[in-house]
Amino acid sequence: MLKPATTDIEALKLLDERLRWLSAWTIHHANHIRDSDDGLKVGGHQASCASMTAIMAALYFHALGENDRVAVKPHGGPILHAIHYLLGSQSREALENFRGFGGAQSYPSRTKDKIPVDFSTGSVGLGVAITLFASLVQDYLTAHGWLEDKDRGRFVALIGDAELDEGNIYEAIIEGAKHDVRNLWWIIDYNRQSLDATSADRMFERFDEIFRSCGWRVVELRYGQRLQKAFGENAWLKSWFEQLSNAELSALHYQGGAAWRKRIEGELGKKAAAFLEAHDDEALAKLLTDLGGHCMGTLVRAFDDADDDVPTLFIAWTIKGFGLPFAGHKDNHAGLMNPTQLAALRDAMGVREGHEWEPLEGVGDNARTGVDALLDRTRVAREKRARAFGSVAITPIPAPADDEQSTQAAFGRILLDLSKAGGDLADRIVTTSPDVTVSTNLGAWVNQRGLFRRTDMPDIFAQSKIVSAQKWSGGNKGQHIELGIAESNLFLMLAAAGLSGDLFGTRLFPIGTLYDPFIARGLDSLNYACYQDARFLLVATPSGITLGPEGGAHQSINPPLIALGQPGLRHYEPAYADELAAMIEEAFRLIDHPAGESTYLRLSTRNIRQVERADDSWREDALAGGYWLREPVPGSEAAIVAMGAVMPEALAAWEELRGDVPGLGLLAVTSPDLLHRGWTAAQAARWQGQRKPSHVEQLLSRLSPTAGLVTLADAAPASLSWLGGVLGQRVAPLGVEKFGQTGNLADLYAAYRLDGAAITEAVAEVLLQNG
Ligand SMILES: Cc1ncc(C[n+]2csc(CCOP(=O)(O)OP(=O)(O)O)c2C)c(N)n1
Ligand SMILES: [Mg+2]
Repeated sequence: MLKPATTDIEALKLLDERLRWLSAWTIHHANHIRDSDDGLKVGGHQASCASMTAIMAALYFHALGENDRVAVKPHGGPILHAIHYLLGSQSREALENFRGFGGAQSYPSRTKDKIPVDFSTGSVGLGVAITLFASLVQDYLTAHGWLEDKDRGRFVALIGDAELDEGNIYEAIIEGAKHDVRNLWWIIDYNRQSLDATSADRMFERFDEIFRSCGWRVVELRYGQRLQKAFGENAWLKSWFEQLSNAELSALHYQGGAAWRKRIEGELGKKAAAFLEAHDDEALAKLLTDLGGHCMGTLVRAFDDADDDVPTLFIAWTIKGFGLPFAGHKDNHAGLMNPTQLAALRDAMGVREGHEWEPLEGVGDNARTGVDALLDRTRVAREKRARAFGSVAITPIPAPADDEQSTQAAFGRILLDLSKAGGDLADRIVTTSPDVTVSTNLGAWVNQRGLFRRTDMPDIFAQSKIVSAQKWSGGNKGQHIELGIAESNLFLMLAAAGLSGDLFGTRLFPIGTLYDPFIARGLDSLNYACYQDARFLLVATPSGITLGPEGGAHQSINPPLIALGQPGLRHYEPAYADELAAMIEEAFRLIDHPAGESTYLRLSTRNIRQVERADDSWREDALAGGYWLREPVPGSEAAIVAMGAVMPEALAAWEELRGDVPGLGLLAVTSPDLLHRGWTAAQAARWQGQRKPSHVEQLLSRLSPTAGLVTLADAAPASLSWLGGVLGQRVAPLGVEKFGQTGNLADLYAAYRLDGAAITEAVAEVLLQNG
């Protein structure tokens, strides 16, 4: 790689200053200048930005190639906007509306910001780790022949040092080591301050050890060139400096030159006299704050030197709030300059009052050509990449034909059949699972399609002729990415693979499997995937107390409620295999549709007798969230409403009660989530003059307005009890409200009131209330 000319370093320094000014000004404008109607604090993080403007200038205006993708630490968002403002791809209007409705977002957002944002960030740690999985996806696409070498890039995470406390980062690097991930740069803004305080000194020497042992190269950028030179000439100064704690250093950075002098004089006496003599207070402060992360020469050289694909951790020492009046103050995380301080900064940076938004204000005429040339040469995308949708034909998915089957087994069969039938869709499916591939019935698919490995991995057991149902060899055409047991990694893997159309222009159909209760373990990562509009199919199985003897700790209760509250994720809970097949087909369609979303299937290991269908009329309603499995007589006074694996109990109760309760209906709910969304959407539409009732209103209006509903789910009863609010019908909700335990189904259903007796009692209850 060409070494940049010296003038480039000067131009980069000027751009660093521009970023420091523009990010501080954008936040100041939003807080102190823009009108506020509601008196709410707007906020923003001037100190977090000032800490890494040099790093981002060196990265964006020098190091990044056109295919490189970056996750910017959430509180550095304003710098990213300033960069695009300088590049002409962000508008002044959006900056003036920072944190306002429709303006530049507080934290970089793929979907809401107008500038190209490669990865959204906000929940610290997740933006870091997703870059690792995106790099794995890049390797996957290359291995499968979908990405040319010229389109490959590097994945960069800009990380706040306190983010390193998030455990998901370590889960990710362990997984990355197993998969030999490459092309990663993780750059730590090592300002040694978090939100609350300065960071613990004891972790100082640990992070590099942790990363090295996972196969990373660690590059520490501790001192800038000037400070390094001074330390070279004065070894005593270096050893004194290095024994200061984080808190002491930060305090001195905040207090400035006079405090440094007093401290050095007091502790080093005569030894330091000549050195102190040669520096006035300002020069002293300037020298001792010349840390690696603020020194353009140091940054540029470090980035130039890392020109291979070895995953690299840069620890760039910085000062939080560098160059601002609260630099180094432990309370500066959300600190905002007041107007007087801002005016002083403006003057110091050569910005004329009234010209604050001028992109290159303060850059002298002589320097301008160099700065303009650097901006022109900057290779990062100015525009968002058009999202690639509609590229794959979704073929019909037939349902397995067995008379009795579980939805989990049917899922395995459907994937096996898809694999055998072959075709574009099957080739684009990539499956992944955190060590529950076999127990979620993905084994047969993996036998067919193989594990993904960049280098061939023989199946030693098969070679040794040891009998096993799992024939797992790995190679670069494999389609299953096996993960260790870390559910957060599963969701980040799904997020990265679910963005492959956006990041690489090639649509994948990612399917992840895990046990339903363990969704909670990776919940924030799941939310993070949905927030970015990644598209995937999540298959959670087994679920509920229907697991029986398998026991309490594996029995999920609240995931349907989680799904009810999770945007971007559609919950389906099938009872029968044909419903499941229709849902999988729909999920694939939603993955490849501009207005689609991800799908969560909640499946069960319970074998149940399949129902006879006269025709396909159930299908459309099932995909919309529910259908009448047994039609009520119009105006009926009661219905059983059931979801998923408990359908046999609901059907049996319906059979038993229909003589006594004429017109009794049985509503099969396939998605409380969709029914609820449809209901609220129709309400909102009514206020805009549209009168079409929602699907759930249409279903329930077949009953009398005073009808009673007995709802039944192997889940928290609140998943369905809200149905009573739709038309004001009475509800007796049955479901699971206490932690599960082991037992056979009959005992468990009796204990948790999911059996026929409970349904009968509940129907009696609602009818009695009517009387
Ligand atoms: C998961 C999560 N927990 C808590 C927060 C609130 N939070 C935002 S920034 C921050 C500390 C950040 O410190 P650091 O990563 O060192 O960034 P700096 O601002 O110092 O660059 C915290 C706790 C968050 N955004 N995400
Ligand atoms: Mg920090």
